[in-house]
Formats: sequence, C-alpha cells, structure tokens
Amino acid sequence: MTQKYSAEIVPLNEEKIGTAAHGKATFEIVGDILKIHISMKDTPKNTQHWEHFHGFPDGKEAQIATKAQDVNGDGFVDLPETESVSGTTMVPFDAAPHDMNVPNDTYPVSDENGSFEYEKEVPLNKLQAKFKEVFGTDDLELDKRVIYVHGVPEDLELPDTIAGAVGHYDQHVTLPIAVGKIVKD
Ligand SMILES: [Cu+2]
Repeated sequence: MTQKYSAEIVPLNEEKIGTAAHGKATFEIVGDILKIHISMKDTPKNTQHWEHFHGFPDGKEAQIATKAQDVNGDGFVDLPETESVSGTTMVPFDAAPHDMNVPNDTYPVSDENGSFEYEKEVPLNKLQAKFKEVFGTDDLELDKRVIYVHGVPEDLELPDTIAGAVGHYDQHVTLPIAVGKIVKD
C-alpha cells in the first residue's frame, strides 16, 4: 500500500527578498522507501537552499508561518519567528535525510532562473530510527508537518534584527523563503 502526501509551497518574505519562491513537494511511502520530490521556482538564483520539514515533537499540528509571525516588526519572518506556529527543524531534504544532520552543504542549489528540483529515495527504517533517537517517536506524522525552503544570497542586505544563525551558517542561509503545509492525498 502506498501512502501519498503533498504540499503546495507558497512564498514567504517575498516583498523583502525580491522574488516569490513557490513550488510543490510530494512524498510517497512505498514499502520501506520514502520517495521525496520537491520542485521549486523563482527562488533566489544560484543559491544553495536549505529545506526541511518542521514540526512539533509533541504531536501538535504545525501550520505555515505568515507575515503575522513577524513579531519584532522588522518586515521579515526569520527562522525563530516561525517556531510558534511551525515547531522546530526536523528532517533535512539534503544528500542524506536519514542522518538528520541539518547544518551542511549538500542541499540543492538553484539555477540561474531560480529553479531547482530535489529527488530522493530515503530508507524509511533508518529515518524512523534516527527520528526516534532525536524526537522520541518513530512516527514521522508527515500530515502534521510543514516544509520550509530557506536561503538568500550572501550579499543581500539584511537588518541586524534577523536571527536564526545555525553554527557557522548565518541568517542568509536560514532565512525562510517559502513554506507549505503537508497534507495526506
Ligand atoms: Cu527548515
């Protein structure tokens, strides 16, 4: 039996970053494989884009952040400001999602038109084992999660009020540019 999920990914921070990133994600669980396909357009071009699903470990349903989450009024919704509605960073869509090693350089890079495609087949038992180690449950509960796409070019001017640095990765890497609610199909 195949379980399918999808997300319509809508822009966030588009007025500030000068482009309205959007796309679609699909997730298919076939046997012990999680197939992921993410297709994005109009993202900041020639830029690596971190992408993950975010959610609440306690089972609360995550919602997408909107402008309403700009609590400090600097015009941007930064990563910490998404947490009240979207929860925490959970699983990366990088070279090895089942490692759940979020800060790294193996995320997709957009082309000169701002498009990118990400396709991955993940061993579900490995991902569930790692998820349990980190969050205490092996149930991914995809339909309670949201997908985030992040990342603006290093030379984009950002106000000092933006938070969200992770290790040596600064706010340009983690600034959310698009988000989508994952639903069961
Ligand atoms: Cu993220």
